[in-house]
Amino acid sequence: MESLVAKLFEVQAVKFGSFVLKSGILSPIYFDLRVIVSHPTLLNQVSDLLWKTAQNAGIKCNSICGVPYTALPLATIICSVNNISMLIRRKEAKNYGTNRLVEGAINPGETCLIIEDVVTSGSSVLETAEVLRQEGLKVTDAVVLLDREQGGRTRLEEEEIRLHSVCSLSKLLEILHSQGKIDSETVECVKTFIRKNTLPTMSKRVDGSTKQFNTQPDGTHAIKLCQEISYGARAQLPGIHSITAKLFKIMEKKQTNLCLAADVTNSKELLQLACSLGSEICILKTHVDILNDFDLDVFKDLRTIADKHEFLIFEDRKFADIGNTVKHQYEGGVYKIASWSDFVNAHVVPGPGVVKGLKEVGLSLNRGCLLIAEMSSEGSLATGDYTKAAVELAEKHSDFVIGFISGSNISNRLEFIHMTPGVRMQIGVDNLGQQYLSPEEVIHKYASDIIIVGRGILSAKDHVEAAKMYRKAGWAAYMSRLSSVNN
Ligand code: 5BU
Repeated sequence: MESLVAKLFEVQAVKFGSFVLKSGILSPIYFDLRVIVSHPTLLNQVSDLLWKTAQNAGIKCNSICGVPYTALPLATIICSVNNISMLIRRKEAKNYGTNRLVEGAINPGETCLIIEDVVTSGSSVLETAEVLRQEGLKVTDAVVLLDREQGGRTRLEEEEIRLHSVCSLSKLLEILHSQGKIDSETVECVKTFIRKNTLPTMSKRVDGSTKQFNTQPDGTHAIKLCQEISYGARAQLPGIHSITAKLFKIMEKKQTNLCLAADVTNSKELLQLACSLGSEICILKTHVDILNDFDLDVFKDLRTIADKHEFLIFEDRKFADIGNTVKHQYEGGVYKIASWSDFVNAHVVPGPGVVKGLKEVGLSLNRGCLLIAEMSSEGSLATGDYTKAAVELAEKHSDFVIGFISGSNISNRLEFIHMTPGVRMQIGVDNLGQQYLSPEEVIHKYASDIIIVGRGILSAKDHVEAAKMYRKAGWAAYMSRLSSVNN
């Protein structure tokens, strides 16, 4: 083991420094096992150790499949040396001929062992296992050179796959430290990083969908290392609220995650904005009570424009009273908010009653509600346990609550949407405590879903140009987040 670890370090299959991972976060350690194909002795040594680990675990298999691509040569050597049948998993089916996803002789009912280089979340092993299982093969074990100890073992166990590793990350650190190749500070830095970035455990819900629990021990935001999926894919999640599904579909179709905060005081201006910016946005956010000339007919017109340009209407009413009062505020009064807005938002300070009250009106109309888990204003008290309580409340009422107003991704349940206000290209603070982040920070760094932009667009000379610019920036940040996770 010592010589293997020393060799891996020497050929730079393991590096220390500052590296951007697939998830977009900075890591103090990086593995690139692809380089070992250029070192035949090492390649043979790794293959040999993988096979010995399988034998020591008493694994019996009829065939072996390496997770593409790094583990392919490893599986090839193991199969060739030990005279075992090999299967190759295609990453994509050929678009001609047989359309096979697995090459080689498949005998349904037989057991196939998976070989992999490094396991972090376990998602690559799971993907391969799924394909093999679809072909009727049994997959019970996976052997891996290195377990990064970031939750992959538990995740695989949940799918009934035992993980056997030649070496763990802690063991690797210990060896390199004892060999004097890294100092104690580096060891501690990597350990802290791993502790903070261990995947939340996943468990199957009764409906078969997957739920991630945010289990960060130190309260840092959970980083979705393997679960990042597109807005379009999220629209298909089982049990998703119809408003959220509609919104995700609109976002994917129009390629926009921009919500316009249409903070104008005149109805004509509101309708003009809706018409001219409708094609750039997925949501138009209103404050009905700032209009000087409110008229319900204006909102009928707004509804027509929204349907024509395909955006949703969000009344930023911030309900915050007892259930019985918010029910009336939502349904009645002069504004009749429930009749024209797709969704509203509520503070969680009153407790569950506020959601229950709104739900009595909104559920039958097929409306949704966001909970204000955090606020963008300086000195906001919506932090820590208050934010956590908002997430718990949302989970209990997911038939009506569609997500959160928050500065970042706070729940990790992919059916919840995260919307973030306080977005502007020129970041900073306004003279009344509004704090601004850039679209890139909100969407990529903090993994929120939607940017809410008001004055960034409304105070620009050309509203359309400004909206196009925010739309482009928000979408580019989403694309880069997606590709950094999926690559
Ligand atoms: P701005 O012009 O981009 O700063 O407008 C932000 C909008 O979002 C404005 O309508 C606020 O009422 C709204 N908002 C917010 O800024 N911060 C919050 O925490 C919440 C709403 Br909730």
